[in-house]
Amino acid sequence: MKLYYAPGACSIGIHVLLEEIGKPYQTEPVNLRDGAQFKPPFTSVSPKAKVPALERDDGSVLTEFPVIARWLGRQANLLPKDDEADTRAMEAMEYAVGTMHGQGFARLFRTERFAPSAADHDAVKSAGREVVEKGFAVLDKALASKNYIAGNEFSPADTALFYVEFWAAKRLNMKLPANVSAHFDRMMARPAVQRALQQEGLN
Ligand SMILES: N[C@@H](CCC(=O)N[C@@H](CS)C(=O)NCC(=O)O)C(=O)O
Repeated sequence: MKLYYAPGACSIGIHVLLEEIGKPYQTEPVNLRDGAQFKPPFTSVSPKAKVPALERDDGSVLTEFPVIARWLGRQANLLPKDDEADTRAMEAMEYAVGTMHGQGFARLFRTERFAPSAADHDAVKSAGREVVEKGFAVLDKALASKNYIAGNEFSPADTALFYVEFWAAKRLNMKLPANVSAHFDRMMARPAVQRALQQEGLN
């Protein structure tokens, strides 16, 4: 198995999950700053030009964070056994990736893609920040009285929450609401998270 990733990108969540699972895998960095995602050889791995992409042992490639996380979780028997817990964890993961990342952080980190004119950039950024803040308020409720998003045990969806928390805390210096902040601390204390951060040169 090979993970295509960029240091500190959302792919860090899948990197964490691979470390949690503990089976051998390879990593291949994609230099997003240089635009390597838009050129061969990466475009033949994923024409979507995005990381994470996971090449499986049969050579087939999976894309889309929630799908990769779920597939890995199923392989490693890490999905929540309780159907409601699993469903709610998936709901939170989809929200973190699709809404908070796709509509919020993307406006903050890739502002020019949303508005070609620099005059509009502040408005785009503030709309992005609003999505992110609302997102953390939603996650804060979802995490009430829980150690992890599915309950007491870690599950793959926690890695999606982790990367949006990491971006907010470490890249934007945002103050996270209490339950989200406790979840982030809990994730940061996991050896798998520390290993992934170290391997990406982030600690
Ligand atoms: N919907 C995708 C989003 C992936 C994504 O946006 N990846 C970013 C890194 S965090 C990327 O590769 N960006 C490169 C670009 O947009 O040029 C997923 O769920 O995996």
